[in-house]
Amino acid sequence: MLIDGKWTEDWKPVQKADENGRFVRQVSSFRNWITPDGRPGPTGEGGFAAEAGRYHLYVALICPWASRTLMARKLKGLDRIIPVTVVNPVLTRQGWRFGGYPGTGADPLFGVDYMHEIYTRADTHFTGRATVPVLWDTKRDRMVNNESADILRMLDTAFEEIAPSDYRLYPQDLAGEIESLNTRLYEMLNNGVYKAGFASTQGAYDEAVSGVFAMLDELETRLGGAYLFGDRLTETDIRAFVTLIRFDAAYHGIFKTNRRQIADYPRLSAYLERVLAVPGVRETVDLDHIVDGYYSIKALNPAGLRPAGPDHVRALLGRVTDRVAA
Ligand SMILES: N[C@@H](CCC(=O)N[C@@H](CS)C(=O)NCC(=O)O)C(=O)O
Repeated sequence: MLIDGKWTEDWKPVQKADENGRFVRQVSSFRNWITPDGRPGPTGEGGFAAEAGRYHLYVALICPWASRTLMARKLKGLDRIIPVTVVNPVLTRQGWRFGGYPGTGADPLFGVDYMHEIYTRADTHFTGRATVPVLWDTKRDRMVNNESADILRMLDTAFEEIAPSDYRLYPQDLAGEIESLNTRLYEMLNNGVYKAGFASTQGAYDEAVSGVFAMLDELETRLGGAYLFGDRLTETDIRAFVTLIRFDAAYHGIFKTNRRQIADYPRLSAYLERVLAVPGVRETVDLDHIVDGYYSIKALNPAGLRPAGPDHVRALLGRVTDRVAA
């Protein structure tokens, strides 16, 4: 991580643990918002008005949080307005690196090698982990925001005049219900899988795994309609999808969340396929990035062996690719 703007130690997957061995995720620190006219958003400062081509998004395709923002960008039709750079899925001793893997590229803005160099450009004294996603303002040379939950929400409204969209990912009439399901989904499932994977005590692992499967069971029961809130796709579907699509391929194995797979849940499986087939979503999923990325975490897979499967996830992705192309 960076301490006072200097890369000081080799990258380690466990960010922080509490006294009971529970994994603790770092709180994001750049919290400004792009708004239609540059007025300040709910947090941070103003001065970040919506403009085509002004902002740049850095993501990792292995990363569920970054993939949330990629999905929103696609669904909201912002791919021509907000260019994106994908980092190498294999974390190095200096964290995320640019280039050197299919589907990734050099840093187009500064030509740097590592993501942490973008952070020190934003704040020469930055202390913390250099995480993705990052939304960068090329006009003011500033980091706008590095919290996917915020980015997801600003992409829903900020560019409405430049690029009108049929999707409303955070409709006001569902705001309360979305917030409350988001919170539980995050604790139990999105971050729950990481808490299981990086637990350093049996108790912390047991607690995390029971939360993961309680939430999967709940979602299976809840899913009567097409999406989590009926026939409208919302940001909560994006938040659920990014974890579900990684579950059988990565979390079930490397994070030991292996009581069941998504393939064992009929409604969740159908839901996963339905969301994957929504135009734009399939392009945000790259199984090689996901598998190579998670299985490169040396602390969990010291020999770096690459798993052969799971065949059913590859088949699912192939099926949906064919359907989207047809
Ligand atoms: N709160 C952040 C979390 C982002 C995050 O933890 N990203 C991970 C990848 S999945 C990361 O960049 N980790 C690098 C590191 O911890 O050094 C968000 O949701 O945007």
